[in-house]
Amino acid sequence: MLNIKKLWKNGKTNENLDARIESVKRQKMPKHIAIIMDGNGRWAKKRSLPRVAGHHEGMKVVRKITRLANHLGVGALTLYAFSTENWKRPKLEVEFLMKLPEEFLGTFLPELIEENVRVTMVGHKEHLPKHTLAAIEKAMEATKHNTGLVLNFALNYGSRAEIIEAVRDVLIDVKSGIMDPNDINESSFAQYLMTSDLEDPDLLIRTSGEIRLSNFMLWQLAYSEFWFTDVLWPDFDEEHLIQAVEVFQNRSRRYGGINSEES
Ligand code: V07
Repeated sequence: MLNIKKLWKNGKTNENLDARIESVKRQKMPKHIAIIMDGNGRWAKKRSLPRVAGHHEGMKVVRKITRLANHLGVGALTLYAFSTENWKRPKLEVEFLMKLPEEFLGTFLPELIEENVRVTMVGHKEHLPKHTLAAIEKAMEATKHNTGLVLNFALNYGSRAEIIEAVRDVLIDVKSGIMDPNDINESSFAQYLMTSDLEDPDLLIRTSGEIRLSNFMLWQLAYSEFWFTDVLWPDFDEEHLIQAVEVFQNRSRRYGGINSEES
């Protein structure tokens, strides 16, 4: 009885994960998934561990989710790893966070190269420690010709600052005559954003029960589907990503013929 109820509830209970993966692969895949990886500190607190233990566990999940996204044929995966607000955290926590890119790439870069993943970054490089930036730039260089998943880290990123800088750059180009004010439109303006090389995300995932954008990709998420979960980022696994993609595909299907607000 319980099983039938469960089956009825989501229709997928008896399918194993591999079957669900194959099923979502046959349908419309989001080209770009963005994730706000929240809840690492709370995960640690629940276990009486220091916050950094949660960040470290969260890094392992990045590996897992990157592998699956690449396998699914997702074009780009943007992960919000460090916001401009995160500098306000205790110095030791910030120092620990700034070592994670090196640790991650130290073990995972060979696999990323092997798997044809391209590493990119959005955010302000200037304020990052030299050792952090060096590791990321090495990975970007080593993977720049790869044609598979674009693994895009948002690091020291804030969306309002990004938009203001874009406005400033537009004004500089108008003043110098490179840009005609009449040519400013959504697509030309988007070229001034840090995400100019990426399509807008089709799907935004935020973990840990927070239902807000927190200054993340405000322009780029204008038409995206949002999927929120109470699961804390270190507990996020393949099944959760598949669930988010299934929800995305169901919503896309429900629009039917009238496929987007833009058409
Ligand atoms: C960070 C782990 C994931 C949960 C969120 C906060 C902590 C991977 C990276 C990373 C960044 C750039 C790069 C390769 C890996 C990372 C920070 C924090 C600052 F090229 N995880 N992770 N960077 N966390």
